[in-house]
Amino acid sequence: MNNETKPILRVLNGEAVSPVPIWLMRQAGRYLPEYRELRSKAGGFLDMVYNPDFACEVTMQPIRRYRMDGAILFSDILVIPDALGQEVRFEEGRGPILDPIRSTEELDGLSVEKAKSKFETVAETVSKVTDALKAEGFDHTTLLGFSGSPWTVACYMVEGQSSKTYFDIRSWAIKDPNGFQKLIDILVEATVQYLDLQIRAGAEAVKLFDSWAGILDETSFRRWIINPTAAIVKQLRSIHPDTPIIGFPRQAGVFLSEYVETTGVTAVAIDQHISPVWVNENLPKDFPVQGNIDPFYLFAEDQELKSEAQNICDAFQGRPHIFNLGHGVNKETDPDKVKTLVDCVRQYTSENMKDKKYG
Ligand code: 1CP
Repeated sequence: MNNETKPILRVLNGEAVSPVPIWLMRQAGRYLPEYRELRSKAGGFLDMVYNPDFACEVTMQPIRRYRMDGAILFSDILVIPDALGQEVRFEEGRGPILDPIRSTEELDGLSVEKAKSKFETVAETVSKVTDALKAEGFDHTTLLGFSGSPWTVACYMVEGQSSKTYFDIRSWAIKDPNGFQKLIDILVEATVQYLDLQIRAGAEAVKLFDSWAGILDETSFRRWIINPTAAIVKQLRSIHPDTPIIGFPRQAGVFLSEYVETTGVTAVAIDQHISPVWVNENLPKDFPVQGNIDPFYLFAEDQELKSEAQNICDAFQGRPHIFNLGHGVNKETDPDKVKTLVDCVRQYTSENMKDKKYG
């Protein structure tokens, strides 16, 4: 299968494809026993991320189990602050812990130049996955690279951990927007460098995770979500004009329309907090959309899970659509439920939908 026939790349090229291709956010992770086994051998989480053999193996695990249409590079959005020189630790049960940065003076310790060697280690994982997909005959699977978007990565850098209030970042960004802009500028530059290396190593499309886009008002959304995303897209396009870029401005709500119109992304991933019917009615008709079943339906009875998945497929019938969750797989999820979902989407959309090419 050449690139033009990989289902996800066809969708990203503006085609409505049947069966609808599927992959899941956090498809590699703790819900899989094979992940837990490898994780216990790897030492720390970042040790696994920076070990290309382990990271490649973990990327492949859900592909082997479910024949997913997309393989997402196993890494983390916090590779950027770590590579820039901010200390990042992952603590059992607490998630990521960083030494917080709360002023422009503290930005002097960050270096995009220094980040390169860790970015290259991650890029080595990408080339290993490219080889593994070929060697194991997964010709239909698209390799997706990714990065956190500047605002979302900055949330962790400034708060120092997962936050409920985002007090420190929001107050800094409002009080001293020009100073805060310097952090965002560093992150734009680092993101372009990081994604460029992933694409050179074989990533066929890339995704920008803006998981905390939804906490911003309209003016701030423009400045901290739309502008940096547009800058990244513009710079990446000048180097890799044909590589699709998927944006995920989580919980953007009605700001989604402006995000789609102005950032230049190829496709948008949507969370479960927005109605697929609204999205279908409000985005340009040939614009590719990825999403958006609530990951908690993976705890539902099969019938309910299937009916919800079918509703989402129905809402996007005729539109270029990649099926996915609205957010990541929970670690308590039964791996068999994931299979039920994948089989259902494939069966339902191959029986009920026809390929429809848009001009
Ligand atoms: O201990 C473990 O095994 C760690 C759990 C875990 C995993 C499996 C973390 C810690 N990161 C990852 C991998 C990961 N993270 C991937 C690749 C695997 C895949 O998707 O299959 C990706 C794409 C991410 C992206 C990521 N990391 C995001 C954006 C997507 C999202 O979930 O919103 C974010 C916000 C993170 C930060 C992060 N990494 C890990 C944790 C516990 C957190 C904090 C999450 C939070 O604040 O709620």
